[in-house]
Amino acid sequence: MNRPERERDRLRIAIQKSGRLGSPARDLLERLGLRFQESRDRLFCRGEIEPIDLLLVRDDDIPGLIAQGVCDLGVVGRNVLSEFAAALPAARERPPVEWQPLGFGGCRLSLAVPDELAYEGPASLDGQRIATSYPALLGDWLRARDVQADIVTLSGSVEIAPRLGQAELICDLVSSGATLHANQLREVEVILRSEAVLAAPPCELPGARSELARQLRARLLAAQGQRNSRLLMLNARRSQLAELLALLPDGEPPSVMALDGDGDDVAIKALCRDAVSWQQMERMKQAGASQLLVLPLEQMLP
Ligand code: PRT
Ligand code: ZN
Repeated sequence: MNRPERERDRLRIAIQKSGRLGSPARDLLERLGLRFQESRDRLFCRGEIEPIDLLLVRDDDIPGLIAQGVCDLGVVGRNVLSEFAAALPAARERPPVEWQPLGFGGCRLSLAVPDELAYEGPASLDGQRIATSYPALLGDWLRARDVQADIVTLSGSVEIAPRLGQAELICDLVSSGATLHANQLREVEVILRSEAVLAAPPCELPGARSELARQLRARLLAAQGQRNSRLLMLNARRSQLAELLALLPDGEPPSVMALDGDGDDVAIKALCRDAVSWQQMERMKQAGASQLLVLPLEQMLP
C-alpha cells in the first residue's frame, strides 16, 4: 500500500564521505554550530542540536541528490557542480546552484599538453583528442571557441592518457601542478577556477527547511565576514574624538560611550574589517588614545 510521504522537516546536507573535501566540510559545519551523531554505517549522521542531518556520499553524487530533492544542501567542488549543470539536457529542470564559495578545495580545471607539443591558442586543438573527466564543461569551452576536437571521457588517471596513446592532451584538475610536472605535461589554458561551494536547489525549499537553510547561510556569511575582523577598544578625551575617529581602521561605524563623571572621557568600540597594525595603534596613542585593546572575534551576528 502506498503511504503518502510525510513532508520532511529536517534539513539534510550532503558532504563528501572521504576525499579532499570531507573533513574541511565537516569542520566548517561544526564551526557553524552543528553537531552530528556518529552512525554505524557512516552514511547518515543525525544532527544533535538542530534538525539538520548529514549524508556522507561520493562528491559526484551530490548535485544529483540535491536535484532529486534527496538532500537540501551540499558541499561540493564548483567543478562537479558546473559539470552537472553543463551536462543537463536544456529542457530538464534547472540544476542546483552555487550559494556561497567556501574558501577551501581550491583548484582549476585546465588543459595541459605534453612538454614537446606546441600550443598556440585554442586553434591548435583542432582535430586533437583531449582526455578528461569533465566532457560537458570542456565541450562548452571548445564550442565557444569554435574548435573541433574529440573528447575522450575517462573516469580517472587522466594524466597518463597521452603516454598511453589515448589522447594527445588532457583537461584535468590542477592545484600545485606537481602531477602535471611528473607526467611531463604543461598547463596551457584554464577552463574553470574552482573551490568548494555550498550548493542548493534553484528554488526555495519547502516548509521549515527553508528557514533552517536561510539561518545556516546567514551563519556562514557572518563567519566568513568576521574571519579577519577585530574588535578595537580604546579610551580618549572627548576633545580628541574627531582626530581619533579619522585614524580608526576601516570597519563599521564605531560606538562612543561616555565614561563616568562629566562625560569628558569616552570609550570607543570599533569593529575593524582587518587586523590592526602596531603602527596604527601608535598613531592613535599619539592622538590621545589610551587603554588600546585589539580582540579577535569568536562569533558575530550583525
Ligand atoms: O570518492 P569521491 O568520488 O568522493 O572522491 P574523488 O576522488 O572524486 O574526489 P577528490 O577527493 O580527489 O576531490 C574532491 C574535490 O576536491 C574535487 O572535485 C575538487 O573540487 C577538489 N580538488 C582540489 C581536487 C584537487 N584540488 C586536486 N588536486 N581534486 C582533485 N585533484 C587531483 C587532480 O585530479 C590531479 O590528479 O590532484 C591531482 C593534481 O594535483 P596537483 O597538486 O599535483 O596539481
Ligand atoms: Zn568523485
